Amino acid sequence: MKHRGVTIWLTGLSGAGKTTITQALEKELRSRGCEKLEVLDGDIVRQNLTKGLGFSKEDRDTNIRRIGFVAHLLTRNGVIVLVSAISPYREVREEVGQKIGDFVEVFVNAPLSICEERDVKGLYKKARAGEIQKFTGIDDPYEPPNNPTVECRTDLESLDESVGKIVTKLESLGYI
Ligand code: GGZ
Repeated sequence: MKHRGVTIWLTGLSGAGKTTITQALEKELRSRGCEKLEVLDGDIVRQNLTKGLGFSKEDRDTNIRRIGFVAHLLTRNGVIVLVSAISPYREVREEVGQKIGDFVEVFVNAPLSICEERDVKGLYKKARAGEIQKFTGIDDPYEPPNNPTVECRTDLESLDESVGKIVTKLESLGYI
């Protein structure tokens, strides 16, 4: 299937469902014949490309700018890039989006209370206990997008619905 390069940027709290949606979306797009596809997941990127960075505002912004830089290179070479990162600061998300141009912002939204209840990795518990500092949503900010291209309410809709919304938007924008 012919498609255009685009970065699909999933932002949201830890545990909101970014990775789950990314994996399902990747599968769906591949099944539709999108061949040039790459995933940049914050958690993985932090083990190599941005290794050594912490969670201060400065380090998070550096993390996002580096991810954005790579996403831009790939996007302009016709790749569909799926980025999954908390990316808590609005300004740097917008900066990166403007640079990339072909940029779809997906707000993966679930209330903090639900993310905390899910606590897949036990990080919220640690953050509440003070064992982790600067944890997004607990003692560090999250600035939601003002005008996301797509919003997925993962506490209210199914995974299929969330993926479907994104795919429909990519179709209507002419990327796939
Ligand atoms: C937020 C943290 C923190 C702190 C470790 N705050 O849900 P996860 O576990 O698997 O993914 C989170 C990941 C955050 O990396 P990002 O690159 O997405 O963050 S950012 O965009 O803000 O640069 C979480 C884990 O690392 N983690 N400490 N203090 N998340």
